[in-house]
Amino acid sequence: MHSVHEEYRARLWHYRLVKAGLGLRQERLHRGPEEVKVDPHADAAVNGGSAISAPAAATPEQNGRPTPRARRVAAPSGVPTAADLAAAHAAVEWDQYEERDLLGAADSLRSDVASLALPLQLPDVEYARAEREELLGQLDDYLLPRLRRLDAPLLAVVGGSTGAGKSTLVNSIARREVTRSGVLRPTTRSPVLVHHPYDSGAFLSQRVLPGLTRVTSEAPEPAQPIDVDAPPVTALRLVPHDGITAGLAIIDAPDIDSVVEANRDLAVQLLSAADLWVFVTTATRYSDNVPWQMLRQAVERGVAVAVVLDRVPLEVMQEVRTHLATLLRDRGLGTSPMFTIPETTLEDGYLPVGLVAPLAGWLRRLALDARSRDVVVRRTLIGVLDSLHERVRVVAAAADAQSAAEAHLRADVDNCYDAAHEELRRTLLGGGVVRGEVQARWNEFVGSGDVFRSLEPGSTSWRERLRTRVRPPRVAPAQPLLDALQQGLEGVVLSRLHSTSQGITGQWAGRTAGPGLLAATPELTTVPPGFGERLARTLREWRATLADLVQEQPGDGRGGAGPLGVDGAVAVLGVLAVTPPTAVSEPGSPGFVATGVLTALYGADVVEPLVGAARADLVQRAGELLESERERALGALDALGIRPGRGEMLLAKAAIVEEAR
Ligand SMILES: Nc1nc2c(ncn2[C@@H]2O[C@H](COP(=O)(O)OP(=O)(O)O)[C@@H](O)[C@H]2O)c(=O)[nH]1
Ligand SMILES: [Mg+2]
Repeated sequence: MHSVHEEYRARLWHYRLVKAGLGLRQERLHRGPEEVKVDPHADAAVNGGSAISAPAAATPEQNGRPTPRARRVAAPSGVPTAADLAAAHAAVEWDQYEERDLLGAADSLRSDVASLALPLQLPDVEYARAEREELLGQLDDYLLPRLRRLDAPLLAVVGGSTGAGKSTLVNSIARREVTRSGVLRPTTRSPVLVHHPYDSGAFLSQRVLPGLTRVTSEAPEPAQPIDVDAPPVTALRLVPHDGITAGLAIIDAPDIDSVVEANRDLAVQLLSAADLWVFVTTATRYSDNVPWQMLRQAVERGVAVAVVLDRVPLEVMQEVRTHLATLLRDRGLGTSPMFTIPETTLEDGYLPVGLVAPLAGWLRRLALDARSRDVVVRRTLIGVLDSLHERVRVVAAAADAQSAAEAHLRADVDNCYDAAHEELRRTLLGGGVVRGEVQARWNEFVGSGDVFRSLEPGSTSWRERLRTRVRPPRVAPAQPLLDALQQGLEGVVLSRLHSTSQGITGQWAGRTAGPGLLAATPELTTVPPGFGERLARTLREWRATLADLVQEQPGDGRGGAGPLGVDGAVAVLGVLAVTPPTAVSEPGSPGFVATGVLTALYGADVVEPLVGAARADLVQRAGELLESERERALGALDALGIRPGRGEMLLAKAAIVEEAR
């Protein structure tokens, strides 16, 4: 079997080879892995033989892994893919981290995970987003704070069902009412963290549980009535108390089955910050579902767990103990120490000293004995690191799926716009514009006035006649024709843009992530406000270019426009520019007449380049408009923040965290 660990190491090699191939640092290729040793016997001493829990998957030996640290994994063969190269490229930025440093690696992994975009609605994306949140939670709530201060006090979180006796237990360990117990639910509002005064500094800072503000008051909060809609708790009450051994802090967490959702969430958050979970349950509640769900999470995360079976009537003690031990073993918690506290009457609200002594003593030894404490911390640390694997893999796969899906969406946009350019050129220059309104205005333009009559067969050279006339010929105003031409061209460009948008919509509708993206960003595939204005301006600019062209022609002192005037000459040139060369030979057709007029004005040699320049300018300007729309659509995809190679990058960083471990 190819273990996850080996897979990661192989990936790390691959990543490094790619990196080396790009001329990046090579030295690490030959560096020997570091050894982090956990003394497997240390925990046995902690509780007279009862070991602290470690899930099966968290212990390398149990997985049949052949001492992975001592082995070199051969680099997989194959040429680096584009994703490899992207990851290696991103690795330049990563290079600034000191990779040997686990904290640096974890920190960098964290910022990558936090900045990862998973916006496309792909199958399983919800799951990946949830995994990403869990991953961030693991990093923020436990891994990073613990790595920042490996020597910080051990944090034991007391959790369990409502009324199990958690608060009473915490008070009994402290031998002081540090937290309020009672039947009025929920009585534990701001969670209480009891610690030795020496350790205040470790908890006053926001190192652990950065989302909770610190409240320091020694008196317990007054009991509060149930409010199911209570706002989330935002404070952590710190209670310094010298009845607690230095090096150990205990949190009395809200009930994991609280009727108040915010309290349940807080309980989960507190548990995720713990080095040690102290699970309190009772003879009547121990088979409840909720605690076992929590315990399953503990197993998944590899956190150290101790179980307290509280309030057990003596007559069922043996039976319940045995049953609970079986349940624990079946669920991978067979090595968790179990403490039993028989049902008793409380003395002043406290459990009798003798009954809490085994648990209190065990916790005290953990705090005092650096080696035992280290075992707990490292167990949980390594368990959390191990469970990062799967989450990073899920998130990385989702990142790759996002960038693959985005590449398809992007290609759809590109393909549609590529085709649109060709189509636009065809419809602009294909003669379709010189119909309807434009044709009617053209007829008016050439029909009135005497300029065009001279072009009829049998008449003397028009050019000649124009030259010899004293008075300029009558010319109908060109503006109506220019307006019609402008409108016709606007219509062509707009309808091309519409059908391109429709084309993209159609393509995207067939993509998994397409409909979601279309629904979320309808503006992406509709003509944007202001486009009509830009289009009109563009065509006016084209006309201005035509005006420059005709005026540059050698003429008779009135510019090159001749007797038609600039507007008239521009109108004739414009009409000819949008008439296909195949349609100029039919006598009387606009193309035929326009060719004749321009030939008469400028000479046969000039007409073709002049018309060519007018066409090229029109196609270019309209093309730029289309291009700006392509950019808009691609820009919207860019804005999703999906970058290629992120998955590979995450895996590579996770591999480095894994190795630094
Ligand atoms: N007789 C008896 N009552 C207990 C014991 N432990 C807790 N209680 C009572 O049970 C109720 C709930 O206990 P509490 O510690 O608030 O439970 P929590 O909800 O888990 O924090 C309180 O009224 C306690 O006084 C015990 O061992 N014996
Ligand atoms: Mg309580």
